[in-house]
Amino acid sequence: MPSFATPPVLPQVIGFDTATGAVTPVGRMIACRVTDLVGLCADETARRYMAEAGDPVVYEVVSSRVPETSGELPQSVTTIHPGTIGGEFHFTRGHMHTRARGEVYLGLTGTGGLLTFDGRRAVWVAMAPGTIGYIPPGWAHRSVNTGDEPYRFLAVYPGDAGHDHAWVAENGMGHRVMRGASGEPELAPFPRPAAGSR
Ligand code: PAN
Ligand code: ZN
Repeated sequence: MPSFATPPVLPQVIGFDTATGAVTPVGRMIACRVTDLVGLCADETARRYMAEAGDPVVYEVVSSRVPETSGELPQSVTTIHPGTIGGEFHFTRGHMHTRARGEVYLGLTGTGGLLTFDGRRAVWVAMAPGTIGYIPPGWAHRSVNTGDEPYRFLAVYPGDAGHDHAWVAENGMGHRVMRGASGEPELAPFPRPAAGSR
């Protein structure tokens, strides 16, 4: 028998409601509001204005109860609500895994994508329902909703991956995804001029 750092969980069914994104039984739940994106948006003035005018939820993450320990494969479902902040499509904070660990995403509803960045190169991975997005080790990743509906995806990652959000706050993501004049996503290099940013 392999040895485990913590008692392993039993084989189990994890309920998932495709209509609502609910996971049963549910573990950690996170709601990220405009307030929580301070220092991360292209337009800090627009972000602050939205934070003061209702501070809407930008995205939610629900996880199963599979523990984040070595050897396990925890999962979470992220729902990014549609919208923009200063012309920038709603996005997740983004993070680098603290260990060299990859991750698999499966698109469930809506359209969006994965902005990935290794510190030098930025790669955009377009996502739609049924798309499997792969993030190799050493690539920071941020998800973006580029459509008019909630963009939802399943993420499966090694339990010892670790999540370093400060890396993205310091290094950025190479590019940003802005809403073009026709509503289409446009990748803009980072940093871009941002009134009142930082
Ligand atoms: C995802 C992300 C989730 C939220 O489960 O953690 O989409 O993004 P942030 O953590 O950047 O706020 C994942 O990549 N896990 O490893
Ligand atoms: Zn990750």
